[in-house]
Amino acid sequence: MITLYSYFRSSTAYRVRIALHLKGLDFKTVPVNLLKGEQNEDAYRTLNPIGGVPALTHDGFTVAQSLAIINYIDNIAPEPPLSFGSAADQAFVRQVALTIATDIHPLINIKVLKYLEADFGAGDAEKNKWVVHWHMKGMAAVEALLRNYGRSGDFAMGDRASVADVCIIPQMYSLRRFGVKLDDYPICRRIESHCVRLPAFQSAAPETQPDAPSDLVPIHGPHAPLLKEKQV
Ligand SMILES: N[C@@H](CCC(=O)N[C@@H](CS)C(=O)NCC(=O)O)C(=O)O
Repeated sequence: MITLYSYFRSSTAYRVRIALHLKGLDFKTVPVNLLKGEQNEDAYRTLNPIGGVPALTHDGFTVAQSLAIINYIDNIAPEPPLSFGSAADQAFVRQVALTIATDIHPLINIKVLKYLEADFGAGDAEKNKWVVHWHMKGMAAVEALLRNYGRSGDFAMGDRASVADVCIIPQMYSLRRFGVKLDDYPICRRIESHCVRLPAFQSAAPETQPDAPSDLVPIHGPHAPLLKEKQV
């Protein structure tokens, strides 16, 4: 039995949801409301001392950190593998995943934005500028990595989903959410437009989660009424 502690809008939980659906694994979702601070409550911290989502339990074992969870999922359900090909190919997809997971996401996390507000007086405009800045820097690097390696097709690595796509798609969702201009990331956009049409990615999308508001508008994917691409 697999249980995923998740929040519909969390990009890190979105990664794990994609991985679980790509593997066709059955799992139960337990929502953790990040806006209400449930990630910091004692009961949740006992389960996951890091705080935040995702965390996953399986047969009495609990693991947090999305990339560790995805690696665990890849081990308990090896097909289809989320890392494949030559040593270089495998290093490449991990490099892309880590650029997103360690160079972008930590800078735009809720606790960082709250700290900027509480201790440095940042208002909404400043926080949005901060988020857009780190998104643009990080995604420029991701796009350059994809371009330089030259093996991207419908996915970051050829024609199969890998851990790189599992990280790129939720981050593209985040870019759209914060109104980041997407023109500079054509390869990421091509990968996104392919992946968001696949059932595994759709089942993992924020708007299809049990804790999502019923009127949540999809902002990428075939059901998005319009693609949010504000200029910043
Ligand atoms: N490095 C962790 C980050 C987990 C994380 O912090 N997730 C965010 C949601 S995307 C969160 O729960 N934030 C809560 C907070 O900042 O208080 C991972 O990849 O799982």
